[in-house]
Amino acid sequence: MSDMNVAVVCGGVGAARLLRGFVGFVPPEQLTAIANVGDDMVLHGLHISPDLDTIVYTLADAVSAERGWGLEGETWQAMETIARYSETVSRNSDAADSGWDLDWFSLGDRDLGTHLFRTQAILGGAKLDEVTQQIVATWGLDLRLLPVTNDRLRTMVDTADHGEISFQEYFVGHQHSVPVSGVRFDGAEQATPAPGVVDALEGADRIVIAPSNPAVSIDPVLAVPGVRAILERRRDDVVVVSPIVGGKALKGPADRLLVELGREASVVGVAEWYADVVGTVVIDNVDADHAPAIEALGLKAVVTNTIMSTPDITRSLAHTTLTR
Ligand code: FO1
Repeated sequence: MSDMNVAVVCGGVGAARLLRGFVGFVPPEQLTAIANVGDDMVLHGLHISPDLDTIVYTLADAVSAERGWGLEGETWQAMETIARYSETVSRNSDAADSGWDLDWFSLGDRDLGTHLFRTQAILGGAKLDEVTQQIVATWGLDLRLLPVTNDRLRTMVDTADHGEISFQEYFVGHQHSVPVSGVRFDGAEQATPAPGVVDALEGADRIVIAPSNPAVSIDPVLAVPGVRAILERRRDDVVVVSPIVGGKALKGPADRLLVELGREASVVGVAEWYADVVGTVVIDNVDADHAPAIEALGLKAVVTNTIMSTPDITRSLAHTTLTR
């Protein structure tokens, strides 16, 4: 068991997998996961928090192994009903353009229960961090999982073809295949960190940035006033695990986004992206040749196996981020 206090800055799938490596090795009261809410959206009137849910479902061993999000053993009857209505609407040309296309984002029947619970609690006056705590407890997890903010923060993506669109319209609606010219975090300037976020970051012996997408998963967390400043000041204690391995993102569009936003799709591009806020970059063995270029930026490079294909590798990677 480590006796360190650890704060993990999280996006979705990559972060959830790394957190698995910390559980059982960092005591729960010394581990805080601080999660992105820029992917959140309201759909069908429901408050959906994909990254929070991906973390909970993964740590509860309930996540869909095939998709990496949503629940295993899911059924889709509600979506099938919505799809039937959408078909009717699409036959009616007058209604086709008026926001009736409702089956582009798939919500499984079991997953819907989480969104219903969260939405009703928020409508009743609960804050997102309070609801999250109840969801974590319901899944039997001993984990301190905090949304970075309880306030409304939305990642918006600038595209040449479709103008500015929400993150989920980009990621799911367009399958992240359209070129991106910029990213903006709507609401970030007015947001305040959720209770516990600042204390967790200030009190951590090590702050770990998970192997999540720098531009659309980690930057929204850093955009909440005060958060980036803590990491800048504590840079020597901040470690990032590169989400880029051998020039490619393990999942999603991180490699393309780095290039579209002016960096290279490599561990060096990742190091440059985070140069103000991290002291150490953990890179995969296949990228060992890039270590000198990272060190030339004034950062430490640690080379290890970062592909979390087994529990042992995952635990070892989590351990490396603390011992570097
Ligand atoms: N990703 C998809 O590619 N298609 C979907 O229809 C989809 C639905 C969905 C529903 C709930 C949820 O928690 C996640 C969902 N995701 C879906 C994944 C989600 O868009 C991504 O995990 C992230 O937001 C990126 O980190």
